[in-house]
Amino acid sequence: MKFIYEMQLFFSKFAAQNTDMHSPDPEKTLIAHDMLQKAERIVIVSHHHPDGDAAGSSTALMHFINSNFGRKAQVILPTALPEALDFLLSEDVCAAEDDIAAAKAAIASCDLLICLDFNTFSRTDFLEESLRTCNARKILIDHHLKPDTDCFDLVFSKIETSSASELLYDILMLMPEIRGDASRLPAACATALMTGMTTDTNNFANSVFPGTLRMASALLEAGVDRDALVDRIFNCYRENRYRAMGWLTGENMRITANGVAYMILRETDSRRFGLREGDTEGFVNIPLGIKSVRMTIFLREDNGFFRVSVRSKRGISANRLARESFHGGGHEQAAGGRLYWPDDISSPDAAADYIEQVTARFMQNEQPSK
Ligand SMILES: [Mn+2]
Repeated sequence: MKFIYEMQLFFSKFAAQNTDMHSPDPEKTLIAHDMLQKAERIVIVSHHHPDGDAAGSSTALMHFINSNFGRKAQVILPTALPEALDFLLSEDVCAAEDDIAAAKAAIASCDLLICLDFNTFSRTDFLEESLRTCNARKILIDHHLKPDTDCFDLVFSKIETSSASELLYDILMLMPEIRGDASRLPAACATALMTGMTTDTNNFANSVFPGTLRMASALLEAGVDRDALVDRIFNCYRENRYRAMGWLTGENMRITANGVAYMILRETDSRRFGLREGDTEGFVNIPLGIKSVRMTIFLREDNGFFRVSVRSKRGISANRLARESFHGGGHEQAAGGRLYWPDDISSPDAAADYIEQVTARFMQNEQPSK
C-alpha cells in the first residue's frame, strides 16, 4: 500500500509540475541565480509612480537577495511611493526624484540591473537614458504586453499572470534556496509578494489565475498576515479621497452612447480637494460597476498634461485604445497613457471632446463578448 501511495504522490507531483505550462523556465531561473551569485553591485528598478506591484516585487526581490547572497541590493523607484505602501520602505529603497544624481550614479556603477513590472525603459521616465546606457547585465521580470526584449540579457515575461509579484514568486520557488517551499522565503519578502499580487488583482477582483490562488495559499501557510495587509492597503485612505470620489462620480462622470464612462480631474480640482499622489488610486475602476459601461477612462491633470488610465470589460481592448489615442499601453483590460496639449488637443478644455471622438470611432470596431 505504502509503495502505491508513494507512486501516486510521485505522479501527482509530476503532473502538477507539468500542467502549468507557463511557469518560468527552470534553466533560465538557474542562469538568473548564477548572475545573482556573481554580481557585486545589484540595482533593482521599477516604474515611475510605483504601485503596490512595482514596490512589492522590487522589495521582495531585495529581501530575497539580502538574506541569501550576503550582499545588499538597492531598490531605486523613480518617484515616491503612495503613503499606504510606506510599510514596504527600508533603508535600501529610495525614490530617485529625491536625489537624481545619486540614483543615476548607482545605476551607472552597478553590474547587475533587475527591472520589475515594466516592459520598456521609458516607463521609468527620467531614468530611461541611464538604464539604457549602463553597462550592467540586465534582467527583466514583467507581465505587460510587448516587453522590449532587445534591451535585456535575460527576460522573464508572462502575460497570463496576476502581477510581476506572482511571476517573481514562481521564479523564487525554483531557486535552490527555496526549493518550492514558501516558508523558506524571508518574511518581509513573502509579505511584499502578497502585497503586489493583492493590489494588482484589486484584492482578487481581476486577473486571478489558478497560480495566483496557489501563491496566495502558500504565502498564507507561510505566515503572511493577509488581514493586516488588506487593512493597511485598502482601509487607510484620507477623507479627501472620498470627497473627491463623490464629486467625480456624482457630477463629473459622463457616459457615452457606446458605453464609455469618463471622468476628468483638473489640477484646480485636485487642489480644491487637497489631493495627493495615490489619493485617486482605483478611481478609474469605479464606473465599471455600471452594467451598461464597457470601458472607463480617467484623466488626471499633472504638470501640463493629462495622465490617462483606461479599464475595459472583456472583449474590449483598453490596451489598444491607450496605444492608439494616448501614447501608452499596458494590459488588455487595464492600460494607461498621456494626453498632451497643444499636440493632441488645443487646450485641456478640449479633453472631453477628444475622448468622445476617439471612443466613438474605437467602439465601432470592438466586439464585446457576451
Ligand atoms: Mn503589475
